[in-house]
Amino acid sequence: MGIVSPGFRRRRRDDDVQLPPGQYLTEDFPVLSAGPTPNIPLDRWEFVIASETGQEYRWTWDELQELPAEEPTVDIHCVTKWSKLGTSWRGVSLDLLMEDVETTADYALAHSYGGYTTNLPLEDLLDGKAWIVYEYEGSELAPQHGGPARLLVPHLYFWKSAKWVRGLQLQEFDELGFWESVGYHDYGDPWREQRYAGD
Ligand SMILES: Nc1nc2c(c(=O)[nH]1)N[C@H]1C(S)=C(S)[C@@H](COP(=O)(O)O)O[C@H]1N2
Ligand SMILES: [Mo]
Repeated sequence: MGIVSPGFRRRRRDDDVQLPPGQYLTEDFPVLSAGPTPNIPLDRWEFVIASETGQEYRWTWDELQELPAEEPTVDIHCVTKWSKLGTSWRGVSLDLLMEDVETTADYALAHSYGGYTTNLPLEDLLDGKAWIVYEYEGSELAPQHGGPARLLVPHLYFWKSAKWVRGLQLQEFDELGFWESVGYHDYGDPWREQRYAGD
């Protein structure tokens, strides 16, 4: 007893970690985009939260950079079944951006440069669960991964993390986004394997 060969100790990471059902681990970072990568000059970039009453709250690129940043390290889960563990990002929490927003809305529809949309309950964007991120692993966010800035909502399937995010429309009703309107799940909890409508 007590003699354990190094080879025996070296367990594969897949066996050690808890992954959502049906997911496998990947070390690389696949790119999944439904359309071309938009080019957004930073001097014209803005992020807009529009409330259900039509009131708008705007941030330029420089204003976003001046806000206190957080550095979340999170696991991400794509509906095409890859999961990537311990990804680190830098950006501004939605809690901070929503601080002065007056709303009684229950839902948000995220809009991206290029036209992509995805819908979420507003509460899934609050309480430390979502960020507008502009750095990945210590470098500026690459265009193919959503740079200049993307939404990061790691507790839901990664299609909810809108790349090239441009704003949020807050509303009292749930309006389906791009993938949700062609059969993907309205909510998309990877731990409940909510891939498609009806799951
Ligand atoms: N604007 C935009 N955001 C998007 C997408 C897209 O096509 N357009 N694809 C989504 C999907 S399906 C996934 S899995 C992730 C992929 O992000 P990645 O390309 O950085 O891996 O972005 C999500 N956000
Ligand atoms: Mo995806």
